[in-house]
Amino acid sequence: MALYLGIDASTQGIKSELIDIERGTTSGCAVNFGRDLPQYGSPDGFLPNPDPLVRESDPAMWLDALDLLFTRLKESGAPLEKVAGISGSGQQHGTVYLNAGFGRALRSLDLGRGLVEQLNPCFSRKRSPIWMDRSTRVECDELDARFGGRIRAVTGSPAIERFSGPQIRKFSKEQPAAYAETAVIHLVSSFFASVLCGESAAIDHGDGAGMNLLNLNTLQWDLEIVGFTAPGLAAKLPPCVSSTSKAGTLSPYFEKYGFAPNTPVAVWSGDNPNSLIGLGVSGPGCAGLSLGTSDTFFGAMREFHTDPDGFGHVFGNPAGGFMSLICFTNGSLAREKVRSELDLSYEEFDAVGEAPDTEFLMLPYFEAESTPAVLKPGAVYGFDAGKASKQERVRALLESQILSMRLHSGWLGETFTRIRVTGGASKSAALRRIIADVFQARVETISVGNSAGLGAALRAANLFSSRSFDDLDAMFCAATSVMEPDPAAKARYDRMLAAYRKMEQINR
Ligand code: XUL
Repeated sequence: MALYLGIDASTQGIKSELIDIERGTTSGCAVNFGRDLPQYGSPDGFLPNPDPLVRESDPAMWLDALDLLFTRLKESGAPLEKVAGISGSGQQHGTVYLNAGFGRALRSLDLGRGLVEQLNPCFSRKRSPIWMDRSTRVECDELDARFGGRIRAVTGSPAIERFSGPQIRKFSKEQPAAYAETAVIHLVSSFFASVLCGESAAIDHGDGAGMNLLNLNTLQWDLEIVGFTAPGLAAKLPPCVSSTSKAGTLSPYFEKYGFAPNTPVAVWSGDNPNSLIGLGVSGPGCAGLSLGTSDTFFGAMREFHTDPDGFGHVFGNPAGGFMSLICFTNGSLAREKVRSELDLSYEEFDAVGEAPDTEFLMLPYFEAESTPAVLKPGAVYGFDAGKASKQERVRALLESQILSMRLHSGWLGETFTRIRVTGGASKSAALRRIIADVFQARVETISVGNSAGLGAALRAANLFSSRSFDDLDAMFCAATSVMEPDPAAKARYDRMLAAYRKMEQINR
């Protein structure tokens, strides 16, 4: 039995995926912050805040969730003593601020007590900003004023509100004493890796690229940008290393759950780089599409280049080279809004395929949108919504969302022949049909729903066994459903794409 464990620390909970690379089996376990840890008052994984632009989480909740996940795994009878390697995935961009006592506290963890009790005194900032935070427009403007296009050219993204660099800058300005007390700043991913290893762990290139601090040409922190971002920041950042690096070995603290001494741990990465691996799309020509609260479209890049419009991002590809990521905030968020507005069940919503071939379009900005950047929420209808049937309205929404993805992935210069979909909305056959026809690509699903956790487990297996990603893909990422594009739909969608582009330009 050769087992590898992937842990996915996401916005709403922590999940694990345990894979057996001899039998090709997987098994999952989960902790949900809202349901399982209600004492943290974060039903959706973040703390309520009167400022809608501020989104923070309590890092102590993440520690409690990790202890609870391992307790559940042990109670389920999972043979954790046979785990030959661990890695993980963190929601991207979130930061954790730790004082000088962190290293010592990690090295002297007492098995008889929980993680929160022992590590809580180490947080120099009690609340961690997460990827949903948009409160750093001022800091982004300051970075833009200082560096102009250089930020995008070297870090792969323009200064973005949710990215870690602008967040760190804001903290250093607003709470200089707490910032000065901070000895090390981790990403969610490297924070968890540190706790597992009992020593401060490195950040990987996949997640490090989501900070606006990493120079993707040199794969080193860009000291000029780092120096401007916050005083003394270079000394507070962990090293940044390849995603195929070992982070360390499991801290003796976790042996109480049944793990073998010295179980190796690979560096963790961000959820999107992990999903690229978990969906089996780490090679070029095949994209991943995660249809969640927001929709993310990602794929391997043949070479490093950036989006001239500044909406897309470039991260490290854990399998080597780079990957693109384009985030559309109004994903299931918009689908749910329209579904409830029209009072439709999921089945009725999915019956959209039967709607007539009208070419209705809309800009689905129910919330402020990241791609394209739209700060003021407000959906725009290119047809008379009052006169359209419910099915026509649903079809207009879904087709517009996917046309926007095709439009804003154009900078990649890639013809995607296959798109692997994941996330709740990937269950909708109607939506998969539209994706296949708009992109004229084969749309596939795989059996494991938690692609980030699976990707982390596959990364651990790749590093600590001799298996290549190709071998592992064949075993764990085979397509379970395939939808071929209808060539007859091409002309209609080419025409609609031109109309969508025009509508977006007019409404900018
Ligand atoms: C990507 C992004 C989100 C988070 C949370 O840039 O902000 O996808 O990684 O999942």
